[in-house]
Parts: sequence; structure tokens; C-alpha cells
Amino acid sequence: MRYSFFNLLKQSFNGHKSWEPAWKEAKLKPHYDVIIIGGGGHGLATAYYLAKELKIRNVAVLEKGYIGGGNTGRNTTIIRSNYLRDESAKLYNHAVDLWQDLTRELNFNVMYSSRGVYNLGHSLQDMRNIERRVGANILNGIDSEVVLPDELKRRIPIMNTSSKTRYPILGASYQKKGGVARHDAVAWGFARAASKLGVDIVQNCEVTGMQVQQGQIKGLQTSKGEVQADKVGIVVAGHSSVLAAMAGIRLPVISRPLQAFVSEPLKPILNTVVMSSQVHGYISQSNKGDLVIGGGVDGYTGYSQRGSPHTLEHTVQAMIELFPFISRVRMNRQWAGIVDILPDACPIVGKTPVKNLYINCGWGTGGFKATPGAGHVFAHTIANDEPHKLNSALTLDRFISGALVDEQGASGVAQH
Ligand code: FAD
Ligand code: PYC
Repeated sequence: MRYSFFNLLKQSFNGHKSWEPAWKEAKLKPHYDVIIIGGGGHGLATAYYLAKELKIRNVAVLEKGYIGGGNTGRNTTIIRSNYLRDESAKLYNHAVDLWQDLTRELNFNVMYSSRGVYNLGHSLQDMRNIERRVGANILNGIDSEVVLPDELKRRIPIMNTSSKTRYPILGASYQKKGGVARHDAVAWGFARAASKLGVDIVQNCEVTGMQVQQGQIKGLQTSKGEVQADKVGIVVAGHSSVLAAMAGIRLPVISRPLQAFVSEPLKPILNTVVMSSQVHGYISQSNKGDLVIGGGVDGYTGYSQRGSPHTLEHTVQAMIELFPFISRVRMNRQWAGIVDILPDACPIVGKTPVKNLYINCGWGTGGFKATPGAGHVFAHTIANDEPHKLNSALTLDRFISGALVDEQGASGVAQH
């Protein structure tokens, strides 16, 4: 279908009756070469790269609800790659590289906007960490700089840079290539492109059990019946431990609600992204004009996609301290997603102890930014039965060997 002006006009008069779906709603077949469980951005990106680059096209994505209805459609879309460790920063930066061209790659406008991301420091220790992280980023070829308070005041005049606040701002790290994108479009773009290459996207299909024989995955039980598969990838964000348990695998994961909220639309007032993990809040302004705000995780395990009022109140307090005008702005909507957090705040992308069963999980509060990069290396891992060099350190067995990849300091929002 052509998206011309006249076509749009015609659609608006006929109630969108002949609006062509962006991807084909597929029926579950009895067997696939690869099944991806979870139709979020990561699962759909994995299926897309399997079909596009690795030429494996007998692939299904099974989604228990609707695609993008999990954390992909609930996150605040911040993209950056200013992580500390080589083992993880290079993967996030691979994703940032892919974001640059993703709209053209998918022929779908994902509205990536590199408007820059600031991570504020409020204490001498924060500033030492920022300087260390910026130094590490530069060594890894990641654009990153330290910005001092006078320059911050000039660049973000609406922010309270007074030394009289509870936690005065002492400086920030800045990544110019960081920014935001449209989260739903990322799911829809990958879904459309994967579907065109022959991938089956099956919505309302919940995986309820796994068939493992002699240590090898053979098939799945689903709400739409049984299905056989040569290989299976688990990509279910907030439900990773639930799915892994179906194959007898215990993950060192905790699942926590993470909240966000948006304001009424305002005239343009903030042309960048500001985050503070110390006061627990971050903010950007969407293209519609809403302020998009979030904070740290709720401090308890839970699966309700709402979150608790005291965490919300804490975030609002933090944001009003940083941006006092917010006290006069009305908030429109609030929600939560469930995020899976690992002890070193770094994901697992790799093999499991069950043969031909792979897992991508534990991105915690920060996996949206990684969507294209994670999909790309996970597809490689599944197709070749060995990790891509960019995810080779992100194994499950690092929690046995002790070779952790500690990214607590770079997670941007409090994960505990
Ligand atoms: P999801 O999009 O959650 O997809 C997993 C899918 O699996 C879901 O659709 C779910 O329905 C499906 N599923 C679960 N169980 C089953 C089953 N049994 N059978 C079939 N399907 C199943 N990250 C950033 O980088 N920047 C941010 O600014 C940011 N902000 C965030 C703000 C909030 C409020 C939240 C909640 C998260 C935020 N994140 C952010 C984190 C980010 O959203 C996630 O890391 C990322 O979206 C995970 O993508 P995914 O595709 O793995 O997961
Ligand atoms: O990881 O940058 C991030 C992030 C921002 C908001 C939530 N997570």
C-alpha cells in the first residue's frame, strides 16, 4: 500500500477498512527451524536478522499478548552506549551504530533522534566515576565527554544548577550520539521486515511448557497447541526466570516493576535527555511535547505492571528538584513494566545448559537501547551455536566462574 496523501484521506473516510496490515498474522505450523519466544523488540530483531543475514526463514515468533506490549512498548526509549566495561560497552555501541541506519534498513521510520544524553553527578564520588567511565568510553571509541556546571547551565538553562539544592549538580557525562526513538515503531518495523522475509509472527500464543529430551529442546506447549522446533530462543524480558524454569534452568534473576509517566503536552522546552541515578530520576520531551519521566525500580519483586505510589512520589520529588517548573505541570499517564535484573546489572545473551535452547535476558532497566545490536548477536549465536564476539562474555556460567561484568554504575537508574 502506498502512504500517499490521497490514500490517507480515503482511509479516513472508509474507517480504515482496507488498511493493509503491516505484517501477516500467521497460524502456528507443526514445526520450525527456530522458534523465538517473546515478541518484543529483541525477539523480533532476532527473527529479522536470522531471516535476513543468516538465511534461516522457517522461523516463528510466539507472543503471549500483542507484539511490543511488554517492556518494548512501556519504556522511555533512552539510547546510549556509555557503559564502563569493554565486554558490554562494545555491544551497546554496536547497537548505537545500527540505530543510525535502522529506519532505512527496515524501511520504517523508527524516529531515532540523537539529541544527546547527560548523566549527572552530584558528589565527588559521582564525578570520579563519571571521569573514569568517560575515559573508558573514549578508549573504546565511544563518543563521551565530561561537562562542568557552567557549561551545563548554558546548555540546559531550564535545569536547576544552583549550589543551594539538596544534591547540587557538580557535572555530567555527555554522549552526543545518545538520544531516543519511537518504541512501538521499533517493534512494528522489525515485525514488518521479518514477516516480509517469511517469519511467522503468532500473537496471543503463550508458551506454557517445554519438551526437553536427553538434555535437548524438542518442542513447546503453547496456548495454541504443541509445536516442534530444532532450536528455541527465550527473549521474554520480565518473565525470563518463569520460562527458564520450564526447561529446568534456575536463573540468578530478580524481577522488579519499573515505572514511568508522561505529562500533558508542552511547547518545546527540553531538547536533550537528562538522567540522574543519584536523585533517581530522568527526563526527556517527546516529539508530541509530553515530558517523559521515570525513576529507579520499585524495591520488591512483583509482576503487576503498575508500580507502587511511594516510588512514584520519590521520582516526582527528584524531578521537581532538578526542574522546578515541573511542579506546575499536569501528569497524564503512569504505568510500569517488569524488568529482570542480574547481580552484575549486565545481560545474559547466549547458550543454556539445554542443547539448542538459547536465552537473551537480564537487560534490567536498560535493554531498549540494545534492541538492534542484541537481536543481531543473538541471531548469530542461535544460527552458529556459538556466541558472536560481542556477546562472548555475557554467558550464564559467568555466575559460576565469577567472571562478572559489573555495570551497576552505568545502569543510569537505580536497579536495587
Ligand atoms: P519485551 O518487550 O518485554 O518483550 C518480551 C515479550 O515476551 C513480551 O511481549 C511478553 O508478552 C512476551 N512473553 C512473556 N512470557 C511469554 C510466554 N510465556 N509466551 C510467549 N510470550 C511471552 N531501556 C532503555 O534502554 N532505555 C530506557 O529509557 C528504558 N526505559 C525503561 C522504562 C520502563 C518503565 C521500563 C519498564 C523499561 C525500560 N527500559 C529501558 C528497559 C527496556 O524496556 C527493556 O530492557 C527492553 O524493552 C526489553 O526488550 P525485550 O524485547 O527483551 O522485552
Ligand atoms: O538505561 O539509559 C537507560 C535508561 C533510561 C531510563 C531507563 N533506563
